[in-house]
Amino acid sequence: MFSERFLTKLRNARSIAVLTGAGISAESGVPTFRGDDGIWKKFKSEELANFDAFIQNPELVWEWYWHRKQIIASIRPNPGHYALAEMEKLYNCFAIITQNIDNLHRRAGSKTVYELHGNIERNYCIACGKYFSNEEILQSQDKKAPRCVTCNGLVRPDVVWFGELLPQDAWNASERAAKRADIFFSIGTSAIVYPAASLPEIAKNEGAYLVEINVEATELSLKADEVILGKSGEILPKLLEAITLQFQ
Ligand code: BJW
Ligand code: ZN
Repeated sequence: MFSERFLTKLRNARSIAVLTGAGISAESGVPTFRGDDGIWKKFKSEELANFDAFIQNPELVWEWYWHRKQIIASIRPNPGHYALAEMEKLYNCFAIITQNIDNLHRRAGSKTVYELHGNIERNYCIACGKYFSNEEILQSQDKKAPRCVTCNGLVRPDVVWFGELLPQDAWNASERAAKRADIFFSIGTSAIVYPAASLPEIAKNEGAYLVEINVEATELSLKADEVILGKSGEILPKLLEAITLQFQ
């Protein structure tokens, strides 16, 4: 299933970076954004995941996030997340760069996780910046957008919408991880949303071996050194097994 060249790279690698997207959480029951099982049949994510949409119709945007918060609170990491958490223990330098907001990498035990698009478990007031946990805003789950207890400003989820800057620290750390990676994995992402989508290319330009794991080919596939087609929840445990054998 894995080429000899890839296995040798895995044995000799000092630094590994992994970019993940919605596909890695699909087997946990989190819907992806694009494609047939796209998250929200009525709207494209581009139409809801932006500040203007939130200001124009906060109730609609909140309906989408309540729905997703409920899904995410009720599901668990899958074998793909757990395999990555185990891989981290085998390498000195191992970073997960995730576009996901579902916290499943941390829940699976991964330690070095850079969240590029925020985290659905946090929320903040757009007027005064005060942070709220999901529990704190749960009482307002009555079709109305939650309001800040201090200043009555609108509260939003702490995620990155289109047109917004990514968290600077997470971005800088991700760029560094991509540049120093001997192997760079792109897993379960359509790799079309920038600047996250530039990381595989940044890594490759700096000499990384680029590996894509996805159920279907993407725009990145032509640039990848290795394309492994299949479900990440099935492939990553096999990869972990192959790496463990390499180290014996
Ligand atoms: C499996 C599987 C299984 C399924 N196993 N695989 C024109 C050109 C270039 C760039 C731009 C442009 N116009 C605008 C931009 C910039 C824009 C952008 O990139 N747009 C593109 C759509 C063109 N980017 C931004 O705006 C970013 N900010 C920025 O650039 O700041 C600078 C700036 C400032 C001011 C003005 C302008 C620029 C911010 C992007 C924020 C993205 N936010 C979202 C929502 C987050 C919050 C939330 O979750 O609600 O992030 S959108 C959504 O897409 C989410 C995801 O993280 C992101 C990526 O999606 P992902 O993860 O790849 O999911 P899918 O569904 O696309 O793919 C799933 C994949 O899994 C598929 O390939 C399946 O095959 C696969 N799969 N099951 C393995 N079991
Ligand atoms: Zn406030």
